[in-house]
Parts: sequence; structure tokens; C-alpha cells
Amino acid sequence: MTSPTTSLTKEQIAAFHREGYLVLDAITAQEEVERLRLIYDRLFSDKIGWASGNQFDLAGTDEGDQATLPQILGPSQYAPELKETRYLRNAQGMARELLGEEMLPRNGEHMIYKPPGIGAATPWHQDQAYHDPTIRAYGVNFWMPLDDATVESGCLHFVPGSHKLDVLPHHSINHDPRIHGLEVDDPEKWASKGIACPVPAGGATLHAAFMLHYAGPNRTDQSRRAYTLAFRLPPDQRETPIDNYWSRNQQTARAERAQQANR
Ligand SMILES: O=C(O)CCC(=O)C(=O)O
Repeated sequence: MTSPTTSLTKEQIAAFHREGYLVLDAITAQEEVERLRLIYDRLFSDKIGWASGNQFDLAGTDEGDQATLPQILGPSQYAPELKETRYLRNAQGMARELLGEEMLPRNGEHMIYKPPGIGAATPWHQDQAYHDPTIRAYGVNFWMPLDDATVESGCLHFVPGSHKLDVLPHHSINHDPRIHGLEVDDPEKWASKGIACPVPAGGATLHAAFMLHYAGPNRTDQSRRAYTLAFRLPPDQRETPIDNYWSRNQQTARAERAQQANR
């Protein structure tokens, strides 16, 4: 069995900065993957975080019973044991190797689940399209599947070098402002340049903050569970904010629940 990677080689660091992504066979131990699957399944089956808008359907309007792309933001606030994982320790160390000592101590995290047979595609997008349009925040996302991620089950695809682009225009999935998930405009242009990155359970892909990426639908009868950790450098203020009309125009049930919860 492959041992977990705890640090990156010089070649991997150079490849990350050149291409914008890396693939690792193992970032944590299989025993931890097994423990994480139990926590993950509980969070989704109990709809933890739904009332506060932290759990929602990334590809839908939250109206039906069955979400096709459920996502949880900040899962460790509901399962504090997630703050003590080997995955987090290893990712933190490698993120520091990539970003340097300036890296912010607090990391972001989310989980995206593609249920067997019905898990929807995560369209081509840049993570920065979701974020504050007044700043430029460089960083790295670690994406660890808890099941072997294949092209058929929804592994990530990247466009090499696209992390050097600024934020491109995006729109809500299906051009429906009730849907939280974003898609870059003209996705076909990028799809033809995408490289699929299958990765075993407990392995990881790493991608830079502006990277164009995609994950296909889950066409298998197995779950595709994935857990993302995000590390950032202190942001630069932009002279001119991005016009992120795609987020301003959204009216999602998730945002409505978050507002209610904060009242
Ligand atoms: O898990 C997925 O389907 C997409 C993940 C992703 O886009 C991310 O974590 O940045």
C-alpha cells in the first residue's frame, strides 16, 4: 500500500507552480479514510447544517427531496474531530511548502457528495468566481476522495496553466439564479483542454486558487465522497473589483436560510 505523502519534492513544487495542479497517490492512511467515511455519511444523511444554509444542493434549487450534488460548508464546525486529522496535518504542511510562511493559519473546508447513479456534474469553474470580488487571494485546494475517484464516478479535471488567468465570467448552473453552483461561460472551450485526474481513496489532487476545474457526473453504483481543504495567502486588494454579476444576481434558498439563521 502507498504511504501517505507528508512533504512535496522540489519537482512537485515546480510542477504545481507551472501547471497549477498535482496528483498524490496517498495523503492519509486508509484507517483514517474509513473513519472519515462514517463522519461524512452522518453529516449528509442527517442534513447537518441545512437550517443555517451550510448544507445545500450545489446543482439544484433545494426544492426536491433528493439533492444531486449535496455540499456542506465548514463541516468541522459540526464534527470537531475533523480538526484533528492526519489529512489536515499533511495538507497544512504541504500547503506551507507551496505558499510559504505567509500562509494564513485558518483554512477553509467543504465536502461535495455525488450519490451513486445520480450525482450531477460539477461544471467547469474557478473557485475564485465564488469569492470576494474586491480581493485577489492566491492559495491551494486539497481535494481528497474517500472512494476511488475515476472518470466514471466524477474525478476532477484541470486545464493545465489556467491558474494564471484572472477570474473569467461565470453564470449560475442552467442560468438559473436559484442555483448556488457556478459554471464558467463557454465551458466547451475549456472542456477540450481538460486533463482527467483519477485518484484513489485517501489520495488527493491539489489545485491553485484560479484553476479551471470540473468533475463529471457519478455514473457508477458507488458513492463519490470528497473532502476539500483550502489554504490561502493574505489577499491583495484589487484596484478595480471584478464585476461578479453572476453572484450578485443569485437568489438561492441556501442564502435565504443563512439570513434567517443570522436574524
Ligand atoms: O467535488 C467536486 O465535485 C468538485 C470539487 C471542487 O470544485 C473543489 O473542491 O474546488
